[in-house]
Amino acid sequence: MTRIKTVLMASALTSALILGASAASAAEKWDMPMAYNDGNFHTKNGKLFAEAVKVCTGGELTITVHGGGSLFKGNEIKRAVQTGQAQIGERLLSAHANENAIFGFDSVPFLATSFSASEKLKKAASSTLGEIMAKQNLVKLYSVPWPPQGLYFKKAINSTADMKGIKFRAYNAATARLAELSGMLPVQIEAAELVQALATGVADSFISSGSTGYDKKVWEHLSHFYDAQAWLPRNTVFANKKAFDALPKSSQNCLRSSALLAGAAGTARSEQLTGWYVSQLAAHGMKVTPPGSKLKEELQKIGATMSAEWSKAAGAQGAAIVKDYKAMK
Ligand code: PCA
Repeated sequence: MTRIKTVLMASALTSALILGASAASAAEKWDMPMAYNDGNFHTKNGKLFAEAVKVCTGGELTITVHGGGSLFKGNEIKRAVQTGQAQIGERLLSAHANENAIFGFDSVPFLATSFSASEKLKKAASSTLGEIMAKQNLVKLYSVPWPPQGLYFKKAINSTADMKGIKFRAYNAATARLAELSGMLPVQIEAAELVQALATGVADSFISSGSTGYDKKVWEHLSHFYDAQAWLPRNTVFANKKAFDALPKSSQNCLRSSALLAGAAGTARSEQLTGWYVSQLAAHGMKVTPPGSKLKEELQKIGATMSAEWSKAAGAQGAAIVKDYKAMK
């Protein structure tokens, strides 16, 4: 081989390596912390979303899902995405209603108690919520409702009188308020720590879906589930706005279209699984019933109080959401 040929080949090889390297570094890698366990339907759906983004972008954007609070705990995820420590994440936004009451739109008792009502309420809140999030450096991508919320106890409960003094695990301000108004003692605990709290007596009751009851095998600690169907709180997936804006348009479009898909698929899955989760609680020995008439009446009253409190806190924006939602019925 002549010297000139060797040099040419070497330089061709070098530029191929450089090109290869720059093509590889153009591919974005994002981390997606999620709070709920890997087997949970939200987390599974998040992984399908990540897969869809990878396919759609031809590998230009790959998202690694970190389930079960393994990268950031539930209550750290929103902040982590806002500050860019993670580029994308999923959070129960209602747990941040202390920042802005609008984040709690999905946890107003008895405002929207079915999947179709929840979908309408989501649509009514969508643009306001998106604007509030954009001001916090977040891009809202999709949200998926949990199945309807019911009450878990260690004994039969016929009225709020029976709840007095019970330690109650809350997951947001609304659930803590519900506990207070029914005479219980709320303690804020992430789902990842729920089993430990029940096992150690830090909490003896909570409100949640059949999904979380099933995931946490609560029948090992509690015995009664009152299927109150009080509301359907949402997990919301959002990206860091700066990271999103820095992506090529094609990747942004992929994120948006995959988010549409994931929102619809996750919602359908949640609805599909609702009955099955509740049946699993019964199959594992729990007593599953709707709340009795006295309890139901008292819960409705508490709901009315909380609804008035939320309206006051959420002001004109909240009122507009409720008005738009009711007009959709
Ligand atoms: N599960 C979540 C929130 C609502 C639900 O059904 C939890 O208990 O943390």
